[in-house]
Amino acid sequence: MRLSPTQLQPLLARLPDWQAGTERGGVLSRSFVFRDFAQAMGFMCQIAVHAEKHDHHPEWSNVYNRVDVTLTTHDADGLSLRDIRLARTMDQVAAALAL
Ligand code: H2B
Repeated sequence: MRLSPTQLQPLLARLPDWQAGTERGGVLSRSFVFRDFAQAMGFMCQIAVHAEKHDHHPEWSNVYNRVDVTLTTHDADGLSLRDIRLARTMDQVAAALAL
């Protein structure tokens, strides 16, 4: 279910490293910069397993040590709680890799 601006506000406040955009009804974006390519791949592999388990997948690209991520929920035409949860998981996994 798509989150309203009122619902989003407190949730986004807890995701300070993410940028909200208005395209496609609402997106969340963040760039992660890792030590090197191996660490970026470690991050992507961990998130890929999580994403598959939850049937909610990031749009992302990688260049060497950088991973650019965009989250949105196509079914909801915007941002849903699933995007918020995935953003939090990404923050936690990146932090655990001592980003
Ligand atoms: N991931 C994301 N980010 N948004 C979706 O709406 C979505 C998804 N839908 N992963 C899922 C898969 C859907 O296409 C399948 C059929 O369950």
